[in-house]
Amino acid sequence: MFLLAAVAVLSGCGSNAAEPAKPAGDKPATDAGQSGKKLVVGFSQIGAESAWRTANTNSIKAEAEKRGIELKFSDAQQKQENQIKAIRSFIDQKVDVIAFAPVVETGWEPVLTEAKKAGIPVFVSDRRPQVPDDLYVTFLGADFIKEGQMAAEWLIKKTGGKAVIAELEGTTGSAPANDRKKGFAEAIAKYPDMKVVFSQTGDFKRANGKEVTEALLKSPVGNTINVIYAHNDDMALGAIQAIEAVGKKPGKDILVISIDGIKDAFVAMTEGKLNCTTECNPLLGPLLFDSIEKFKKGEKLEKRQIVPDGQFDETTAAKELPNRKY
Ligand code: GYE
Repeated sequence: MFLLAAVAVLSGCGSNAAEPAKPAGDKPATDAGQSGKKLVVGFSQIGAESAWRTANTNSIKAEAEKRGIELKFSDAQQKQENQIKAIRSFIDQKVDVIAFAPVVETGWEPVLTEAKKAGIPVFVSDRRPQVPDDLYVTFLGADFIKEGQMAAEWLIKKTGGKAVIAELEGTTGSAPANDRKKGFAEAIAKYPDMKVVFSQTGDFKRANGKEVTEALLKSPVGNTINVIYAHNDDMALGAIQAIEAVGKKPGKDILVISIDGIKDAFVAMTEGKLNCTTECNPLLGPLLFDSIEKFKKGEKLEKRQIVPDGQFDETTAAKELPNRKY
């Protein structure tokens, strides 16, 4: 034990020549692990439903690797029951920390209570679960209500407060679907000539966004709409394909606005097919592992760490496109 600590201290002083040989089988010391032991984090991810999610997964995996943290990663394929199983298995494996992005808001109390009883701290990333505060250390992610408001405010300005809107919702019961709907609805409520006449889930997926829009455009209400508000870029990109398939011009005949800020959305904006995206940053790996490491050192964390949003539209997309990281 003493030797391990000495290695950690000496290797941190910057003098390579004086560095003693490490004992056989020694694992690299990390700031996060106590007494030089590698920190083990179990992460239950929602799935791979969107480009946002893929960027989020890559950020978490890359950051764990960079810090020498052992990551046990589990993909739930958008099923809550799979996430609950993964969290139970992390508890059985006695990981040091559990982190997860809850697919829906409700139904987490029993399994998080089990984690608490086992003495394993829980970190929540991206989406909020409806549980008492004492069941997790901190929640880091964006303010989805504000994102819905920002999308609405852009549209109000663009249309002068007059629009017939179809809404493509995210995964039913998820925090971003609930909040992006709420924020948008509240912001347009003051405008009697702005109406959402159609609202259906596309599960945050491109293929579903396309399918739902195809069906919509064949229905009588489909002829009345002049705006599509999608809860994420992937569904908006699917909707754009469906609009083009009926010979209409996305971005002109039907305005299309969405949330996330993925690279493909910027490409669509430069082509004039998507009008606006409100950015939701998926690169949460650094903040997540900073938080875990701070907690391990005994530092106090805010219960709610808000990741700020941005907004881009047809007028700013081309300049920003080369800077996009996801
Ligand atoms: O907007 C969507 C993804 O929870 C913020 O999930 C995230 C959302 C994101 O599938 O693309």
